Amino acid sequence: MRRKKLLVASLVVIVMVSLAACLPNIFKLTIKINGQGSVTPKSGSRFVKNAVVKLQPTPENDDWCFAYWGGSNSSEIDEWNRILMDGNKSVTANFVKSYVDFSNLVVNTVYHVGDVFTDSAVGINFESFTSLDYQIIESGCAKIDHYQSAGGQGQDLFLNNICANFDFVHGLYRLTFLYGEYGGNVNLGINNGHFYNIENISELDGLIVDDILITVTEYGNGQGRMTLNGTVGNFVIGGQELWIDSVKFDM
Ligand SMILES: [Ca+2]
Ligand SMILES: [Ca+2]
Repeated sequence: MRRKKLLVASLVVIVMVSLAACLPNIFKLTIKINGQGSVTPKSGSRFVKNAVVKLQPTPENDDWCFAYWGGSNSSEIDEWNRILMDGNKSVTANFVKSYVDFSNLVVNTVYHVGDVFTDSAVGINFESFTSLDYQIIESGCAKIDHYQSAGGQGQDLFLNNICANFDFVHGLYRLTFLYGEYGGNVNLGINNGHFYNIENISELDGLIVDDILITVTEYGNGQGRMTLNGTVGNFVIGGQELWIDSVKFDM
């Protein structure tokens, strides 16, 4: 009798172990959000072992864009935003403001060569300016202005014999900004290596550099819009009496 009980108990254990082996493992996907936007599937969703899950980040509105993945499992996300659920996974979707409008800065703040500020997760470094006869000018300055000389709203950035270097760490595929050009020459640099030193911004209209198409639309009275369509990692603009504003980008 005792032996029979033991046999039944052993069988029960064997059946339970076998069942556990047959049941698929279920793993949880945790998603944190920085900035304004959402991701599908939603955080806390569970998936069977080895499911390949496509993550879809969606910015809250046109003022935000998805920049990059973070979190402990972010390195496992492939270029199509897919992740393999071979364990519990945790990722962070980072959304950033999709424009720099200089509105968070103090009017009349002056920057010199070597100064840096950050806006919308974009680092803006000030660098030397090159004159039309290729003299390097280190003594220029930039200022946060409020006369809308670039044709935008609120504050803009005045570049006076200085260049502003916009560093887009995570890359972007479209960049557009407003400008007001009231004298002197202009420096333009793209993706660390392509440099243009020209009399007027409009000369760049139609230029293709590094597979980036530049278009310039003039609005009259020195004002206009420049758009770069293509993969832009870094962008330098400088002038002598140049104002820029509403720097909008799509990542
Ligand atoms: Ca502005
Ligand atoms: Ca000019």
